[in-house]
Amino acid sequence: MTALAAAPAVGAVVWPTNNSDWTALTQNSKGYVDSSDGKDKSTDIRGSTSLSAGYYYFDDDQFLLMFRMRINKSPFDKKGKWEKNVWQVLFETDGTQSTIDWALQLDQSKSKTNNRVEFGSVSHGSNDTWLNLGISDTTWNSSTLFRAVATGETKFDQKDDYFIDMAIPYQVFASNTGLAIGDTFTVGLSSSSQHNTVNKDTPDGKNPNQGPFSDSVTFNPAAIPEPSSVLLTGAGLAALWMLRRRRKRVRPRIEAARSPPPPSSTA
Ligand SMILES: [Ca+2]
Ligand SMILES: [Ca+2]
Ligand SMILES: [Ca+2]
Repeated sequence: MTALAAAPAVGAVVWPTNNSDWTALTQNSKGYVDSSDGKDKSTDIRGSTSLSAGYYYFDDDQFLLMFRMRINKSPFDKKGKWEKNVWQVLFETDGTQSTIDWALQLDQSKSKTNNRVEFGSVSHGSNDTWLNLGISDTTWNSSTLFRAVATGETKFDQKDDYFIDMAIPYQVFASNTGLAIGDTFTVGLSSSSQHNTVNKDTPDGKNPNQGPFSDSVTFNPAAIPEPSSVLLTGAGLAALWMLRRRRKRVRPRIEAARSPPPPSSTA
């Protein structure tokens, strides 16, 4: 298998510069709503119809899918260490709306596998409220593709809110879920004290399997606008040529993801 040239070097992830660079997750075409949930504010996901609780971004330079959630408080304690929690992006990818299928999460639970972002499948127990996130030592994970930053824009409950940002290489996401460019899926946001389940905030306090999930999400590099014609002089022209050249190289790799290998072991 050809190595993905655009895969980021360890520690070199570049996040979008501005909040406005991200695309809001929506519900009925408005912001993803999540109301207040109890006292543990660093796991309290918050968002309204105008200030979404969640966002996504497809970086086709680094070939990363990025997700962001808004939480009510800094996830760091007074010593600057991560609180022992897990922040989760849930995916409904197979079209059966009643079951979530995959989870991307930042695990700071101080379990054996903490301080990393991880991606695994979701299995369902005998009742629909029980979830087993298929996270194990062999799960895909990264010790660099996450961060927390102050939102700089909202203060629910009078104190600064934070964004938890996570990223996953597109190739990992596509090969596991079987989703290709242009396919659609939906997203739920949750949090937990343990990395194998959901036990803190659920999608607006509901059963995590029952959503509410976002409106359909899709990633399409071709939809990214070309540079403005204002740039089409000198260095601008060279940059545009390089960009187009790179996209021509990248596209076949995207297409290659349409024939995914069997899911990696996540048992
Ligand atoms: Ca909440
Ligand atoms: Ca707050
Ligand atoms: Ca499903």
